[in-house]
Amino acid sequence: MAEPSLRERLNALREQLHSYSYHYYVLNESTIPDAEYDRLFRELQEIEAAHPEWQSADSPSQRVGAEPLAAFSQVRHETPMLSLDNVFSEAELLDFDQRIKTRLKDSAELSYACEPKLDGIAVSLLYVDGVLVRGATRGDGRVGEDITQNVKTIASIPLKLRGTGWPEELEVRGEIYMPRAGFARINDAARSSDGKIFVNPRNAAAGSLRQLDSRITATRPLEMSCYGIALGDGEAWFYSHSEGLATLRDWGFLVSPELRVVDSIQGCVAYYQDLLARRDGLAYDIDGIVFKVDSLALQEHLGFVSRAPRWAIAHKFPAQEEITQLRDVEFQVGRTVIVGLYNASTTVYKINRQKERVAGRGLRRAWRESGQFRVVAAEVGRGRNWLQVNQERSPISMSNHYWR
Ligand code: 5U1
Repeated sequence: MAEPSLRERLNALREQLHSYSYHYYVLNESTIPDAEYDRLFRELQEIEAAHPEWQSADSPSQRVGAEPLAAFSQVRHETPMLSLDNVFSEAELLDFDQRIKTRLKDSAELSYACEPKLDGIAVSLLYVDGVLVRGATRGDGRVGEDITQNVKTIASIPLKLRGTGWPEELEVRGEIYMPRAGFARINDAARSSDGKIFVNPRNAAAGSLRQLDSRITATRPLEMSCYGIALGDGEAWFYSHSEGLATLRDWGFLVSPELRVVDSIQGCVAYYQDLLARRDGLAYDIDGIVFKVDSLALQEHLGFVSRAPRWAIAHKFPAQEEITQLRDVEFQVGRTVIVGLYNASTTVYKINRQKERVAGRGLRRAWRESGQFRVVAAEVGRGRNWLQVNQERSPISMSNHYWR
């Protein structure tokens, strides 16, 4: 048999690497040792470096990121990215079901698709002829930001669709999130290198996607779970939402393994209870459940009100972020200065969703008073999240006592 040409070898490598990462990141199956994957990846990069004219937008080498952008450009969503109405109790959920039955003038039980509501960032992906050409944030629902280079670095997002039967133009929507284990890993690394500490996984996912340098995004453990199709061609080619999601799975997308279809609102109530009980054991943060009328014909009939569909609802979980009493704070400011805490009993501070104390690493503002330092605020992470250590807001001079 003749030796494959270099071009053929390149194509074979791309196919192999796409397939390995699909099995690993979407199906959670390891089909090849990491070292072998790395070897094949390097071989691919070497061929592409020697033949830049063979580079392609859907090559696995695109996962490593690209040159930094000066700014994100804007993207108009042809089909607006909607938001969801919320309910907070079972009674409100039953009212939602009743409203739909009244509107449909039919009291027959409805089938609902049930999915976890991931606490992440809503994103749209556009595929043309099966190749990922654009990723965009939701923005205000009509105009978002172009984050194509960043989404290409996320291994569970196909650069090229698998299988067959996809339309010429396909827009897929879902949530980009950071699994809890990845969040703990990057925060641990940041603690030991004095880097940026994120308050929660959502914050970390948002910060990672907002990078103008996609090579940084590439180092962040992000995933995307897909929950919808915006029908680019204007034609519905499925009869139900769940059928659409099953097809997205065939085309290589990650769809929640928790997706279920139930045949009545009572099934939704049971699903909510089940996932609420398992919430802490999941690999990612969720803040509720989304219920959607499964039939696309009924969805169409029900339509929208304002910016939310009448056929879907988010049943939110009780909040996990709480305000609590500060019991103790440890500060280390240089070698010789000890910071005394003033009036600790009146203080409050924020804990994160994992009920960990989000300890302030950097003391931001303090001043000396009667031989003591009075602590006004210490940083939790950086930026907006301030740990208030004292309720007094008296003006202070920061010039002499300001540490980073
Ligand atoms: N799981 C899930 N999350 N989520 C968020 N499904 C889902 N659907 C959404 C949103 C905003 O919107 C569609 C109902 C339009």
